Amino acid sequence: MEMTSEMDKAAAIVKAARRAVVLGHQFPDGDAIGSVLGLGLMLQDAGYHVQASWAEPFDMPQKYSFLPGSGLLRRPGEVDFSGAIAIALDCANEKRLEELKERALAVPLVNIDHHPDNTGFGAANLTDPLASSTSQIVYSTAGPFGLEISADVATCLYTGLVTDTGRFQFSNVTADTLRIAAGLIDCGVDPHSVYENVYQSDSLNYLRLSGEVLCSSVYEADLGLIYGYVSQADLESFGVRMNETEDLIDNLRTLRGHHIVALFKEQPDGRVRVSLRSRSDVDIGTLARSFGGGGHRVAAGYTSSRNGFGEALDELKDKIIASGWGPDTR
Ligand SMILES: [Mn+2]
Repeated sequence: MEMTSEMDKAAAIVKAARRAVVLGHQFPDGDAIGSVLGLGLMLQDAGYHVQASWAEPFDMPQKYSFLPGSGLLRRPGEVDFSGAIAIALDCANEKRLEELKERALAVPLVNIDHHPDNTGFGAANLTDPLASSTSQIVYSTAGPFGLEISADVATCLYTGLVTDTGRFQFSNVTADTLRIAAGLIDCGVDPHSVYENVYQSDSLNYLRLSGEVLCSSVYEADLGLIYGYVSQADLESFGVRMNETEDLIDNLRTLRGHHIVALFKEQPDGRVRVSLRSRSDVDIGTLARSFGGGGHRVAAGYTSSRNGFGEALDELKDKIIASGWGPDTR
């Protein structure tokens, strides 16, 4: 409905351009990387000059390094916006572009995203909170934008679908999601190869770190809260990079009877990044926004204003208690 005229606007911006900069959010996940590279390759196949980027630290997580399109990637400081349009992908707001924000907002910007709190910061906004992933929305732009989905493009978009849906098992999965996945497989995706690359590529060091996090995890039954902690010292002693820990929280989600999972990650500057997951009865997107963060109803995060794991934990538990939510009050 709303989306249709926005699609017309977005298509007009894209069709009038010959140069495009496709941008993901800082610390990109599989959906951000998949949608950036997928759309970037579609545009390149149609003859556009394409650059792809996201904010520093400009790392490609090892498990996504198999994706085609890495030749489009530029460090944020090296991106040239002159004569180009910008397309922001999987970014709920312009702040997620960090140091790329000013330059991106100075050119025609198309905003493609599925976060429920997207601020509509683009000249055209293809935002759909019911879409499983940004990659799913990108799939639907191919026709209106006049672009083709090659096997390489499909592999990128399929990876975004798989990772943002927990391998097609989260509550955001609909029949449409599976129909689009089937369409991507028809375009030439090898699902087993994506699985091997994304889910069978952990280092032994990472496995040992996840064992440590599981062993030291705590469950507070009265809050239905299970939590774990990763410090900079843990990363150093196990030889693991922070960008390898994106899925670490999933190990805690298998606990019977839990309602909220929190994983506290100490950042290099000492601040604590808090990743949250919940069962569908608890809206942790709202919880994360109350701390200045953001996300979806069942997957969200924020950076604590408190120093240290203990203080960040207390702050979170206070907020959960104040919200009146508890397994007993269901
Ligand atoms: Mn996403």
